[in-house]
Order: sequence, then C-alpha cells, then structure tokens
Amino acid sequence: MNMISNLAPVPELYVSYDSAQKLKVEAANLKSHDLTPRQICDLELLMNGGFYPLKGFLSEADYNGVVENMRTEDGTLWPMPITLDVSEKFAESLEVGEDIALRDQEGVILATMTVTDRWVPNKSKEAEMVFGADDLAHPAVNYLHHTAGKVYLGGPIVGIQQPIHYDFRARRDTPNELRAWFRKVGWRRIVAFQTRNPLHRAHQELTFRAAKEAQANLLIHPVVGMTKPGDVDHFTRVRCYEAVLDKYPAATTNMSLLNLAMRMAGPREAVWHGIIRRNHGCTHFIVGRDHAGPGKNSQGKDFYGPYDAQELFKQHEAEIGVEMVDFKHMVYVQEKAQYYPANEVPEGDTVLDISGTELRRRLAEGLEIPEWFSFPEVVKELRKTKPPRSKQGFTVFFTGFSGSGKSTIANALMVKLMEMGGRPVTLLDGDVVRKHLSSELGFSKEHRDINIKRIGYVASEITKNGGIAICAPIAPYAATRRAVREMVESYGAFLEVHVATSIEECERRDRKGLYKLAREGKIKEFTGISDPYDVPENPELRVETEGADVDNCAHQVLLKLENMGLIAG
Ligand code: PPS
Repeated sequence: MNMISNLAPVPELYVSYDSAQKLKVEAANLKSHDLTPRQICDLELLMNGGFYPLKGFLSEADYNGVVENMRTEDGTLWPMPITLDVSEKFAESLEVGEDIALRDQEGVILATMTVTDRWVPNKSKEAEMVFGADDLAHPAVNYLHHTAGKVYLGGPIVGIQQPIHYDFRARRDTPNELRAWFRKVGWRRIVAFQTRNPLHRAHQELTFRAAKEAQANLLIHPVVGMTKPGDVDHFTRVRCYEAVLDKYPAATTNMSLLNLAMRMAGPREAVWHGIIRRNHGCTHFIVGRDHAGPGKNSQGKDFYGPYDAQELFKQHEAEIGVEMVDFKHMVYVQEKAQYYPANEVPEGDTVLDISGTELRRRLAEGLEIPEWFSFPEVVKELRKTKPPRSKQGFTVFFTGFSGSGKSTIANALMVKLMEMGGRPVTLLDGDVVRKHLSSELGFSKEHRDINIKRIGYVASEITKNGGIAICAPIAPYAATRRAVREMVESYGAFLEVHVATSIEECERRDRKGLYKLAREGKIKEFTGISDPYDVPENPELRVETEGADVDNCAHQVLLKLENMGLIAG
C-alpha cells in the first residue's frame, strides 16, 4: 500500500539542485527525445509526485498490468497507462539499458530516463481495455492510433527541472507546495473539485454544498494541461475561475491549477483523478455524473454509463485514499429563486436549466445568458473569447480546375465583404500564393500538398485572429482539403466552395492558354488533363459558372455565409 498522510511530503523524482546542474551537462551527450505536449504534462506529474508511486514511464510488465487490471506488476492500483511513445526510428537507435535525455519543445532537458523496456504495444487492446472500445470517436483512442508513436519506452526517470510555464505562475502548485500550504493554514479535510469547464452558478452551489457535506475546505483544482478537443481554452477558463472564486466565503476555498493531460477515460479517469488529488494532499474528491466522459461514440451512444465512474471509484475508495463526494446535479427553482439538487425540487415548482449545448448556442448567436445561470463576469469573459459567429473569423475555400472561375468569384466576394466592413479580408489566390509563399514549388503531388497546407496554415491564423480568409487554389486532393478544414475548424468556420466548371468548359475558355500547352505535353501534370482532381463530395456550396455570372456566384456564397450565421443578415 502506498498511502501517505496528507501532511507529510510526497516523494518527488527530482535530484538536488547541484546534481541537476551536473546531470544537465552530462545529459547533453545522450540521445534525446523531444517530448510531445502530452508527455510534458505526464512528466511534470511524474517528477513532482502527482503520479506517485510511479517512478517513471511504465515498464512493459507494469503497462500490461495497468491495461488488463488497473494494477502495476507489484499490485499497486494505477488505472492509466503513462507511457513514453516514440517513433520506430528513434526506438531502433537505442540499446535497452541506455540513458536518454527528455527535452521540452524548445530543447531544454527536463529529465533523463534509463530505458529498461522497449516494446510495440497492442493499441487496439489498450483502447478496448482502458477506454472501453477501439472507437476513433474517443479522443484518447484517436490520439493513440493517429498521434502516439508506434513504440513505447519504459524506465525510471531522474528529474532535472520542472517544465517552464509563463502563464498563471502563482496559481500553479506542486503536490508538496499544496500540502505545505494546507499545513500552514491548518486545512485538514480538503475536498477537491476537478473541472475542465467554466464554472457557473450551479457549480458554485454544488461545490459549496459538497464542502459543507464533507465538513471540509474546498480546493477548485481545474485542469490546464490538455482537456477535450474543442473545450474553452484554459486562459479564458482561469480568468473565469478567478471571478468565481470571489463568490465563495473567504478562507474556505482556494484554487490551484493542475497541468494534467486528461484522457477522457470516464471511470478509470475518475480513479486516476482521485489518486492524483490524494497526492496533492486532498482528503475528498467530487465525482459527478459521467465524470470525464468523452461524449458520444461512433454509434451515437455514450461511451460509459452515467454512474460507472462513481461505482468504480467507490469500489477502490480505500486504496485511492480519498473519500468520494457524489456530485448533486443542481437546478434553479424559479419560484424559490435558488438552486436545489435536482431530486429535492419542491413539487410543482418550475425548474430552469441551460445545457452545455444551449449555452454554446447562446454564446454563438450573441443571445442573452440570464443572471440566474451564470455570473456576469464569467459571461463577459466567455463572450470576449467566443464572440457571436457574425464577429468570428472564418475561411472560404474555393476549389476547382484552372480557369474554372475561382479567382474571379473570390475577388468579387472579397470586394463585397469589404463593402460590408467589420472584419479584415485576405485573399489567398492560387497564383498570388505561388508567387509569394510557394515560389519554389512545382506541381508534383508532394509540392501541391505543401502548397495547400501553407495556404491552410495562413488561413487558420487569419481565422483565429478574427479575420476572413478567402482561398482560391485548385487544391485537387480531397485528403489535403480535409487537413486544411481540420486546421481551420479549430478556430472558426470553414466553407468549402466547389467551383464546378467542367474540364471541357475550362479547356474551351483556356483563358491563360495553359490547356493547349498541357495537351501538347508542354506542361506536365496538368490538373484535369494529366493529373487527377478529386471532386468534392460534400462541399458547403457548389457553384455552376456555366449559365451564371460572377456576381451571381459571389452572391450565392454570401447567402450561404448569412445562412451559416457568419455575416449578419
Ligand atoms: S495546386 O494544385 O492547388 O497547388 O495549384 P495552385 O497553387 O492553385 O496553382 C494553380 C495555378 O498554376 C498554374 N499551373 C498549373 N495548374 C495545374 N497544373 C499544372 N501542372 C500547372 N502548371 C501551372 C495555373 O495557372 C493555375 O492557376 P489557376 O488560377 O487555377 O488558373
């Protein structure tokens, strides 16, 4: 049993300052692995004792035990594989027994690891056993198959330095810093609240109740490492949490940020969260309905039952070492003008509730969010980050053959949008891009992909910063267009417009005389003649230029934008 009192320090994996300076110099000669953002989060919690009793990235035997029955080889409860995934090439370059340096993304050496194990994991089995299904709709399964390296390395870690954070430094605490603070202020019973969402009034009510019920102080312990893709960014959330913190009675509640990379593994994740909070000196932990749920699977069903997490936690409560406080779903009762647990609402009274989806809709459309639901300061922060769609950035991506009319329509659209005003507009036309961004590229598949991805990157940056990007390349390959869509959609809307002029018509027009040259074999790999074009299957809009003038085509795009809520009607 690896129990530690919440008053005593938890063991860390760091060496002393002097040894670290020496080790850092020596480690510069080792082969090194550049850690991924997720691995940096894992390493930080390994080194500072957040993942105690782990001493490094899991060995193969520990991994098998964790995957199969949530226990390391020596029988310790540990529900989540903490693995160092690397490329096959890097793995092959190593000898088992060798020390490697682990570097952050700027190349700073954070730790060394003795590689005791190297193996190719069965990822489908890991997905089934840890996440409940080998289904790519689960973000961690998707990560496992599409982002994580093919080979795992395991071995003990020697910690040199913490990863560097420049944001909210005063709000980040290691387990031992928190323990020391609890000792200093005399907190003995501490209930932790895990969250990856902004807090509204219902959360404040439920956490306050949970603390009262457990006769404990409250630690708001939000995750700022990695959460579910699409979540509100942690900068915004922390500003929201700071606003909510003022609403609790002073001296009963505190907040600390946890640099955890969540996996959204529901029941297993709840157990893991409990262990992490025990290591941070907490005695109680709030587990809610569908704790750390990943959303719907590819069949449209929930991955886990709503109370699976609470059940698994309860079964292992003694070993986890923190007591579970179950989360009450709080709803607002209109007649009483206050919050009640959903199962204690006085009969006949009116219950008001706003779901997460409804909240997102109201934010997206700039609609009212009532005071009974949230605090004005929180709503103000959310509105700053998530302005209504008509004020957000977006990308219009035209695709079609050379001479299809893409550039002409894109130009007309740009002028119309500039006439409306409100957002800056940038046109990334195929020819212009090839002159300024991609002048060294030709028309091989590889070069076309690079070209389109560059356009996508610029468009995604413009979209992120609230502008309008209009792109008009040929973009012949569906997979590359999909990659661009993904890049842009993490920041705003993406509107694909297929300019569906037939190849015969483009060749008949031959405005630049290129088709003639292509037919004569003087231009090689010419799209539609000697190079393929994947016709978009589901573009947001398809415009036919044969029979419609440019003005009309641009107008169709405007109507679509209006329909998508991207421009005010
Ligand atoms: S791609 O495939 O999206 O990277 O192409 P793009 O950057 O849009 O560039 C297309 C313009 O380059 C001229 N051009 C060719 N097009 C297709 N195939 C070949 N081999 C080729 N060689 C030169 C052509 O003028 C395209 O301009 P648009 O504006 O589409 O007519």
